[in-house]
Amino acid sequence: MTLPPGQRAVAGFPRFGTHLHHPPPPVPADPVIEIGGALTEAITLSVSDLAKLPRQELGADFHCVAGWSATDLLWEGVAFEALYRTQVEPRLKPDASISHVVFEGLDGYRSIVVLEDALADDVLIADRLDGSSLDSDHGAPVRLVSPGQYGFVSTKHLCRIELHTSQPPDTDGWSPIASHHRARVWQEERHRHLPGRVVRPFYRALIGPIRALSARGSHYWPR
Ligand SMILES: Nc1nc2c(c(=O)[nH]1)N[C@H]1C(S)=C(S)[C@@H](COP(=O)(O)O)O[C@H]1N2
Ligand SMILES: [Mo]
Repeated sequence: MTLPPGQRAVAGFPRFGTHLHHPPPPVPADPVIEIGGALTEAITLSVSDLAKLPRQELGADFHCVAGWSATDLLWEGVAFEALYRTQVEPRLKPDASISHVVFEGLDGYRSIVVLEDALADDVLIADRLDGSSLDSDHGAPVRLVSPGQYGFVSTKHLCRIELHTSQPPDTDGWSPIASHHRARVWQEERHRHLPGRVVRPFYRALIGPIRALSARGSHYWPR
């Protein structure tokens, strides 16, 4: 098994993220994905209608920028490209040339993705993982999955997609460890301003504490 540079396999698939100890957001009774931005009219797509678009399975490893990889996951859902071509493109403003897509979760988390990367053939809006409905630890009701990019791209609890004609401002642009705009795992694009391998030890030290905190916030943690 070959992993991208600087990654190590972990057993299982930990809950992980900037949510730390916060429990996953509750799943709304009738969840929807809002699509906004350079459109003639905003789109509201219910998650149940999304699930009726042509479905796809995707076997892939999942790579967190902190250096752990979960291997051999089986995702099911709808290709982002299919959603984009069938739902978004027909409603784009005539003169709009989309360059970036923002994916937002019910917990307020946002990832900014270059359109070309979002349209790659392994990018899915997933509602199932390893034969079961997605659980809340891993992003219920639906999440983005982009296995060729670091995990921070793959917004869990997806509720909003925004289409942009230029690079949207991000909160960490000033930071020396601002995340990379492309985030491609095989190129080790961890950061914008630093070579990927330089930050490996720093991240490795964070994996344990973040895993422990995230598990405490887990839906399954007894409380
Ligand atoms: N909504 C939301 N999505 C998120 C995060 C988050 O904190 N909130 N963390 C990201 C990070 S850094 C990683 S590595 C993956 C972790 O996914 P997992 O919890 O299913 O392992 O989710 C990503 N998507
Ligand atoms: Mo991550």
